[in-house]
Amino acid sequence: MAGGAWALRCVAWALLWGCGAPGPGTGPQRQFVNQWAAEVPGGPGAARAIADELGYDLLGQIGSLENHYLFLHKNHQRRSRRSAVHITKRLSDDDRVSWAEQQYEKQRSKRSVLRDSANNLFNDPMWTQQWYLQDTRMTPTLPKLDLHVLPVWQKGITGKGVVITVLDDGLEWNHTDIYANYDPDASYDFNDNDHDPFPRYDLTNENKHGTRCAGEIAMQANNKKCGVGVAFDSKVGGIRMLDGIVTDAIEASSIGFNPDHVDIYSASWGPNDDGKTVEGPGRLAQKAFEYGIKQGRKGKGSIFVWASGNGGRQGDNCDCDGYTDSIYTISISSASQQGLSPWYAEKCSSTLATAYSSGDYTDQRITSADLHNECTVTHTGTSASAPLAAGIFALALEANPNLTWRDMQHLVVWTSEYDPLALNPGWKKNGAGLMVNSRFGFGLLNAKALVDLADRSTWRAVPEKKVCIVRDKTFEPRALRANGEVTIEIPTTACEGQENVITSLEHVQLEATIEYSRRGDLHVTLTSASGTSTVLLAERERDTSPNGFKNWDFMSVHTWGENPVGTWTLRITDMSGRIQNQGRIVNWRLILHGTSSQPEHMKNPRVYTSYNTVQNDRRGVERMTDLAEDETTPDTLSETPPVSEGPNGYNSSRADKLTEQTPLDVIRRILQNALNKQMVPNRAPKKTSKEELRILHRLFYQALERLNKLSPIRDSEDSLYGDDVDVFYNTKPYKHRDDLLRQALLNILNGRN
Ligand SMILES: *[C@@H]1O[C@H](CO)[C@@H](O)[C@H](O)[C@H]1NC(C)=O
Ligand SMILES: *[C@@H]1O[C@H](CO)[C@@H](O)[C@H](O)[C@H]1NC(C)=O
Ligand SMILES: *[C@@H]1O[C@H](CO)[C@@H](O)[C@H](O)[C@H]1NC(C)=O
Ligand SMILES: [Ca+2]
Ligand SMILES: [Ca+2]
Repeated sequence: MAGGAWALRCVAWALLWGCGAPGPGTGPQRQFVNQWAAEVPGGPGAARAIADELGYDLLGQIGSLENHYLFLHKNHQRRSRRSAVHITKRLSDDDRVSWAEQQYEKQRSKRSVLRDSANNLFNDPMWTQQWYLQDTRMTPTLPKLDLHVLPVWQKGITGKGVVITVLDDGLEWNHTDIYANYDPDASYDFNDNDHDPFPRYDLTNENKHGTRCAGEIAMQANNKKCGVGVAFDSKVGGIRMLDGIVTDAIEASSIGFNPDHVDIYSASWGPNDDGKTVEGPGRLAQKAFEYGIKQGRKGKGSIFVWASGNGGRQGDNCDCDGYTDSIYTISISSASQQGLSPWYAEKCSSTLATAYSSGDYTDQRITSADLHNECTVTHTGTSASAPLAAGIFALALEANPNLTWRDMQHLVVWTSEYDPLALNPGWKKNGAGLMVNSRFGFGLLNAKALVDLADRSTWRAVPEKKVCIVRDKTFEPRALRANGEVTIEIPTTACEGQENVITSLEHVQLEATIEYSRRGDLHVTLTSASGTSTVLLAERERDTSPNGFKNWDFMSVHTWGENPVGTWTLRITDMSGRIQNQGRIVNWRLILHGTSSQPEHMKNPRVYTSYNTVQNDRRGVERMTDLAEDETTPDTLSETPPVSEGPNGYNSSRADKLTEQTPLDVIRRILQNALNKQMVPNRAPKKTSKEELRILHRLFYQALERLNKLSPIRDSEDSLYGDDVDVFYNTKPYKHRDDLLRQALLNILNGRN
């Protein structure tokens, strides 16, 4: 026993630091079970006959593997150290069987060795909850999750020598899980104009956000405190800039803070996600971005990581957010533990990739450091995804400090994964063979693939950036109207014969001035010469503005890697049916960014391998009883909600989840979530009085009822929910992208309109 435990631990350490212990292959002896897997080309009938004749119970088809069946031998001991060769032979010798193998605890023990070893890697109490960094599944029906960070750590790459700063509401730098990695030279307070970004404490812990984001990146490892940062040996700083009036100057100062020292800037804020704002960086912030990518990191370019926004419920579209829409930022969206696009996520063509975050009520969230030297396992939203990405980029920069800001974008494009998010709608393959989706960009970040590709001995810096502007000097403004469509054909040779010829695209911008009586009814698509059709602007029901777009840059990454030569098509439509709508497209130009020659790493096509499904498919071979057991194990996968005692109590979440998934259910869960948050303001399981519960439940049902009356999204201007969000935005303009919806829901709960 003791020896076994030691071996396990040694495997764990070996995984990280290569202590020379026996590898996993020489682990504990095999335990054979009384089950056989067999391939029976004759199908279920033949399998049944074999089972009857040879004394097996037929347990069923193995997962989705056609003609593969699992048999349980009735007269063999359940476990044994020896394989039953004679039984296997009898089975495989049968003419109807093309392959047979006795099952042993390989899959199970592999998973559990991996799990246990990963589990024991660190002594940090919340490490076991960091499901996005290791396989913590309790339920095999969940996809295998993680951002493939462990294999990078295994190589000794942990963020050493890389500096990240978090542009937010401050950083509790003396937090005992952050202090060792705190970097004062990456820190400043632009709200109070001093060198100390320490957050302002208040009763609601409003300014917890920056500390949480920084913790995700650089929580110290193995200090028995909270969890482990993605780049746990990197240096992290905080720029306090959201806790006060935000101006263009403050943004510019933050974006451009100490750019020779800071490598990566992580930002989880932007214009209001209210579904009707169109806003980009001001003149100064824009200049700060440009300075950063040109001069930052001693000319290699600052890495700006941006959260794509939480306005999904408001029908917001990140194409109307000039920060995520900037070619200089790596815009990161979220996927839930279920591998789905969460309710708060926004769609747009500028999102480059995705990291995990919170999802529905029952999904696990993100672990981090929290204010007052505490820890949290409930960090949420795209705010939580961007820092995970920033941490992964820090790993890449340790692997290769020479990467430029464009190298980093190329690496993200080329290594992000479609497979774990494949169940979502909206995937398309672009003309360069890249899978892309307006919810996820090029997919889920894969730290291992990214760092491997970035390897300094093999990576070739991408060629010099070229810009080719395509316009039509003869263009006259064209009228737009309801139910109408304006189509503009844009033939281009992509500056052929000039120094700035482009044969391999990076970003594409459509800069346009569009006048329209109701901006939110416009729909703009751009189809590339290779036939990739990209939505540059989707309808936003709440955007009734008559202001249109003035020289707005709609940005898309969806044609990355394509050759732009040929005819592009711009199409502007209004399908709202509001016949009074009218306007015109006044001018436009297509700005192609890319390279004259193809980057080295793109010379062979991108190969998509199944990222998690291979591992998942093994689940089918696991004993079927696992499934049953898992259903009854304590609900360690989700933040366990206090059991509600309401009249028609929304009991435990799981039942809800399994039954329906209507939008109302989702709202209900969000509400319930908000409610629980209010009942348990701190992690400390405080006892809630009956009285409080009753009041809250009354409010809860009132709120629910009001939400039930919510008019369909088409007319959502008068929806209570929308109004409430507006009130919140108006009193707290321009805040970071977290907790806004929750706050709005709490307001509803508190009976305020
Ligand atoms: C961090 O600093 C604050 C403010 O000075 C102080 O109240 C708190 O106790 C310190 N925390 C730790 C862990 O030292
Ligand atoms: C970075 O590039 C410079 C020249 O561009 C080279 O001398 C140096 O060895 C490179 N460093 C690494 C770590 O690849
Ligand atoms: C909640 O659970 C109790 C028992 O735990 C059960 O009697 C009741 O029907 C459940 N309510 C709902 C709405 O599922
Ligand atoms: Ca820690
Ligand atoms: Ca937004």
